[in-house]
Amino acid sequence: MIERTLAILKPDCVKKNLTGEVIARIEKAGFKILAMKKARLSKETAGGFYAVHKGRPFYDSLVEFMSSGPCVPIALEKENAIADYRTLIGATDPKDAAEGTIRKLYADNKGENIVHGSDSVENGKIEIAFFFSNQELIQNE
Ligand code: 3AN
Repeated sequence: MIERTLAILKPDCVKKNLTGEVIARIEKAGFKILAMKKARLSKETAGGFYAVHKGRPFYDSLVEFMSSGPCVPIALEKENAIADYRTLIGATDPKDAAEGTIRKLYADNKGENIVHGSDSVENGKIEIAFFFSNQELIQNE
């Protein structure tokens, strides 16, 4: 099934000047970019995006980190996009991530882990809509 996922190149990715390298890996893995932008999230916006994690011990630091600098949200499309993107980025904690995955290669720790990815088709839709209007999602012809 053709699916969509929301990637976010997190503030650590931007600070380390790794956006080009990470996007190259995403494209080489066969994902099509439907929309992309650089954004500076306020604490409120970051908190809204991660609302499902509200109450978890890492929520405040996650919101702090995600609003600490610009990030790059990207709407992606591919056959089996949700699972394939999560395989590409690796486990949440880079210590547990498989060799060759984006997080294993570039991430420092569980909190600052370079990229976000949607965890289901349903959340992919919700998360893409959080950052992009339908008009901004450009189909590949
Ligand atoms: P993933 O990004 O792999 O889907 P989630 O959805 O469980 O992971 O967590 C969302 C984000 O919250 C992660 N990308 C990570 O930055 C942060 N996070 C998750 N678990 C922890 C933790 N135990 N300690 C610190 N940060 C965490």
